[in-house]
Amino acid sequence: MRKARKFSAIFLTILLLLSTMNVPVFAEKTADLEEDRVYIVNDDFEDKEPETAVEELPESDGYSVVDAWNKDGTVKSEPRIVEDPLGENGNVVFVEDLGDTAVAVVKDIPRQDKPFTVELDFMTEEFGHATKALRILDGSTVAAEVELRQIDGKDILGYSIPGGHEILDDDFQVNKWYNIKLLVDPENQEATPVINDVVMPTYGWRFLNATGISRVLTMAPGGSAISSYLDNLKVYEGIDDSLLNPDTPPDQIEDIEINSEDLSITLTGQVMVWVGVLILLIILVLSKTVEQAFKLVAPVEHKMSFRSGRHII
Ligand SMILES: [Ca+2]
Ligand SMILES: [Ca+2]
Repeated sequence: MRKARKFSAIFLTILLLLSTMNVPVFAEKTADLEEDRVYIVNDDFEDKEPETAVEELPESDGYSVVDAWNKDGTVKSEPRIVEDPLGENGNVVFVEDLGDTAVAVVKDIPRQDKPFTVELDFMTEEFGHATKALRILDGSTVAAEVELRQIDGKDILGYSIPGGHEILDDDFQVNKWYNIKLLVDPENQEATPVINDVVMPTYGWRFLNATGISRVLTMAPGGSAISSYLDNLKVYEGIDDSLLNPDTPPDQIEDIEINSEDLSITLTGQVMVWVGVLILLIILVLSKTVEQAFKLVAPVEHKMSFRSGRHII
């Protein structure tokens, strides 16, 4: 009996040590990957007051609005900070579109001519054919864009190519936030769209006289008045090779999602081990205490208590 207890104590100690060792390794790796990112832009708009117009944001923020007035010059759209109508993203940018022009919220960035990643969260309450969810430009020249299109009666999220669109999602949903990334390679004039973490093929740029990227925008459709929302605009150096080549080792930058999943699995596992260990320890301590109590109070019944202790275990 005593030997068995000693053995289980050693076994549990080893189990405990193993379960605690896994977690710091994963956590450290994830933190390192986040820290390694060199952000050029990282805007979640949480420090902005709702109802602040984009045009009123400090010049240092690098935002501007184009084509806010309708063609008659009678109605002005006012893109502004609002609370997320879906209640998921806190403060977001409302690309208000009240007219027949293609109003856009533009972000100027230091010109990028090395590989980089741009991403944002995009949402619309009404499908707008020709809404540019994410367009990247070299000055005024379009390099690449992810755009809403109605094709054959379907609501498409597409990537513009000369003469048409590559389909990224042929069932685009309104009232749903989409994470849209472009892994951009200016040297080869290519971009790889990643939609809600699904990696698409790599495509050439729309216009090849763009040789670097200095602007990013979200733009409403021209003729109709259809607003949309954006949030979490990020631009950071480098593209995730592990997304493009899934066979590369798991310690590449954008394995973050996978790692955090692993982390939660490990954490759940660890909690379960801890609870199990705790229950076993309580049983062991209780059985020993009961046994000793019987020894002191009723030596005659010692045998019985011993048996019951054994029964519990
Ligand atoms: Ca936000
Ligand atoms: Ca419009």
